[in-house]
Amino acid sequence: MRLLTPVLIALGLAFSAPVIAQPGPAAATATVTDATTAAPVIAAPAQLKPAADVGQPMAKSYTIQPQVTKNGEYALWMHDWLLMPIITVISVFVLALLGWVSFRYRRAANPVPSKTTHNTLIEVVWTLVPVLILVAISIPSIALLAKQYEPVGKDAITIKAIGNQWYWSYEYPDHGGFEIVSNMLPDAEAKRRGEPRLLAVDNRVVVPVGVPIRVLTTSNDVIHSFAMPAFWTKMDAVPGRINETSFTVEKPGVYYGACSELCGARHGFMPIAIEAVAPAQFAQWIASKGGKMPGAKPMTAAATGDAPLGMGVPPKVGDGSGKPMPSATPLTTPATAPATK
Ligand SMILES: [Cu+2]
Repeated sequence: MRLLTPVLIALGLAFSAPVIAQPGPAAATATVTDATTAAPVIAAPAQLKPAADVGQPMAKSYTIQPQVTKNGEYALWMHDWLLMPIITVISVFVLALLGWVSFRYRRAANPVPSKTTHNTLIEVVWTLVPVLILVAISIPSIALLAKQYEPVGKDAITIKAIGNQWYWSYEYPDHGGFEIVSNMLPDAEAKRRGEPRLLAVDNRVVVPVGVPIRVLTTSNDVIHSFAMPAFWTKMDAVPGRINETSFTVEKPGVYYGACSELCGARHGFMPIAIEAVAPAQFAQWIASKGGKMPGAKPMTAAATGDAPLGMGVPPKVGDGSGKPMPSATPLTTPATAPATK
C-alpha cells in the first residue's frame, strides 16, 4: 500500500492535467449553451457599431482617449489644463536656463568663474516655488482620487468581472445571476464585423447609459486587471478577493479595454468590450439572456408576449417557431475558444 499511494497520486495527476490545461473553451461553451437553451427566446437588441473616434485607440492620436464618464472628464481636464501646461512651462524653463548657463558662462566668455556658494533669495525661491506647484496639483488630484473611490448609490447595478487565463467572464447578480463568457474574436471575424482587431469580443458586456455600474473584480487563476480607458477605470482582479470600482457611462456606444496586468502567455489577447445602451434596450438584452430586471417577475415564454419589461418597450419575441430572430444571432453565438496560432 505504501508503494501504491504515490503511483495512484501520479495517475490521478496525469488524468486531471489535460482538464486543468483547457479551462477556457470548456467553460465558455458550457455557460453560453446553458444561458441560451434555458432562456426563453427573446431577441437581443441589435449590436451597436463601434465609433472610430471614441472607445478605442485612434490612429495618430497622442493623448488620452475621449472620456465618457464624469470622473474621466474631470481627469482629462486635469491632464490637459493643469498637468500638461505646468510640465511644459517647467521643461521649457529648465531647458532655457541650461542653454543660457552653457552659453553665457562657457570658458571663453567667462574665464574667471564666480566662487559664490550661497544665495538666500534664490534658495528660498527654488524651495518654495516647487512646494507651491505640488500643493496646486495635489488639490484636484486628491479630489479625483476621492471621486474614484466614492461608493456608488443604492440604485447602482452590480456586474462581477472575473478574469480567467485568458478571457473574461461576467455575472449579473442583480438580474438573475446569469453569466456571459467573453472571448476575443479572431482577426478575420473582427474585420468582418467592422471592429478593431485584438479588442473585439464575441459576447460584450451590456450596461445601461446613465445608471451607476458597480464592478466587482476577481479572478479564477492569476492576477488580471479590468481596465477601460474611456471610463477612467482600472481595477485589479485578484484570486480569492473581490475588489470594487464603479462608473456611470454618459454616452451610448461601444467601448474597448483590455486586461492590464501581465497574466501569462495570452495576456494581450483578453480584451474587454462594453456596450452602453438605453435602459429599455438593456432590459431587452437582459431578457434575451434569460435574466430578469430587479423587481420584475422572471421572464417566461408565456409572459413575454405583451408584458412590458418594467423599463419601457416590450421586447421583440421570436416567431413562435422557437428559433431566435435573425437580429439575435450576434449576441447568442456560442463563445469561441481563443484563437490559437
Ligand atoms: Cu489577464
